[in-house]
Amino acid sequence: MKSNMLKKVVVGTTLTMTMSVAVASTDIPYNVLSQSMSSVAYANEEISVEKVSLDQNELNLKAGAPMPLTATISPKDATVKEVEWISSDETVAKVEMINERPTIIAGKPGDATITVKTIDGGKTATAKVHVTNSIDVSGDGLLTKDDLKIILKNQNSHEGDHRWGKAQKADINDDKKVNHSDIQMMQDKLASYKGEFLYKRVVFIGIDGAGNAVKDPQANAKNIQKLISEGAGTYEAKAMLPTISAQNWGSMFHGVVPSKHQLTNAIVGKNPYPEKNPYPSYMKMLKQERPMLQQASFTTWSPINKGIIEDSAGAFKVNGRNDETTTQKAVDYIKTKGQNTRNIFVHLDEVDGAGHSNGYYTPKFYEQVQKADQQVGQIVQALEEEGLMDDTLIILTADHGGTLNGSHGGSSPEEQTVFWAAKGQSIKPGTELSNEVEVVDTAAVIARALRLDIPKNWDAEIPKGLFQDKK
Ligand SMILES: [Ca+2]
Ligand SMILES: [Ca+2]
Ligand SMILES: [Zn+2]
Repeated sequence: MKSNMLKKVVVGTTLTMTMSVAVASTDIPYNVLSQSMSSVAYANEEISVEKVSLDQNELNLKAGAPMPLTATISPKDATVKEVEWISSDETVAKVEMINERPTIIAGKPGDATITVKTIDGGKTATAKVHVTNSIDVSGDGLLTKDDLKIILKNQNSHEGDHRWGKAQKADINDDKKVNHSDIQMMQDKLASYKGEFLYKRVVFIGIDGAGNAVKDPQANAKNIQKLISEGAGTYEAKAMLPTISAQNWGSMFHGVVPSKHQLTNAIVGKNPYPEKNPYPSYMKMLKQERPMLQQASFTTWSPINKGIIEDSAGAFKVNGRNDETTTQKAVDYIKTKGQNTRNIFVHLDEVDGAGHSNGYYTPKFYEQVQKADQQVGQIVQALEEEGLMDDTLIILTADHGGTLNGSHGGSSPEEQTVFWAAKGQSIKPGTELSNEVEVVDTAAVIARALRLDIPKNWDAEIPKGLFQDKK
């Protein structure tokens, strides 16, 4: 399948190299020409494409996984920027436009080469794609005994035999046969989670700028207080420094301190998080490990969906623009798709807005905290109505607080102290967490609950005493 990546861009404001040649050959003084230049004259003078490159040249993908590719054409101001995408085997890997970006969709196991070719000049770059089966053999986004059962049922099959068509999805170690090695691999995977409660989804609600105001009577945060009393919490958790949104949401999603993920408000508003990076988000890791997994992100502050959660996370992304709409969209989604969704993020932003306008920890700020609490209540009610509470882990926190005069970014206690709370079957009601909890730890908690291996390079850790599983 061929798709065009970029619209044609016509250069129309600067004189080009070819232009100056034209000037010399026709003997017209430069200043005269530049003032009387017609658009026709510009259109005739094209800047040729010299080169095209891709951000990723070698990819290992699980069957069904999405992976955006970024093609860069040089020179940057080349006139014709259109490209086409060609796959050597579309059953293994094809390119589709998703979120307006060319995206590889991995197909069946095997190898394919994706080539990007410029329309002007026919310049090319390639990406080699190796596709293997996901360990989520059952395709429900979870790692359970069901996955092991399917492998057991399909053992003693190999490439080419009459059963292979159906059995090959159980070949999780990519050696073209289903045998004891695949069984062992899945058993080892499940053994590391033995005795731990099987959560079927995580609902993570983030309240921007809320600090630890939910503890104060003025906030009247009944719904959040109830969740904390039924689960675990601390009002003395720490935000990352600087106490700014992108740095902190970035740490919660990517599991590392801001100096490592390097996200800032300016960056997340502009660019997608680079796919070639040592610190992928837990959402990306989940989707890349288990491509059939469904997840969603509802944000009032859209840069989280643009610049923090990668498109390779394959998440259903909604930008609500205000907290009421964000909440409503999340509630609608829970009611229609919550059952089979493994990961839902909801971001409320108006508490931070009230803090900036009126000062944090002021009466108007508390009023907004109370509204956010009611929105949390609506989300919890939707989960209850759909019968999803028993196998959902709910996490609540804030990215930072703020000062009485309406700012944040510094290291004062009002800016850095936040609440952190979680409720789920493997959490004992009334668990008090220590003040060692940091917002970055959120990533580790979500990963563990969904049985995603916590990367060794993460700073995130599971708060001590949070989970009460039998070992
Ligand atoms: Ca599964
Ligand atoms: Ca195998
Ligand atoms: Zn703010």
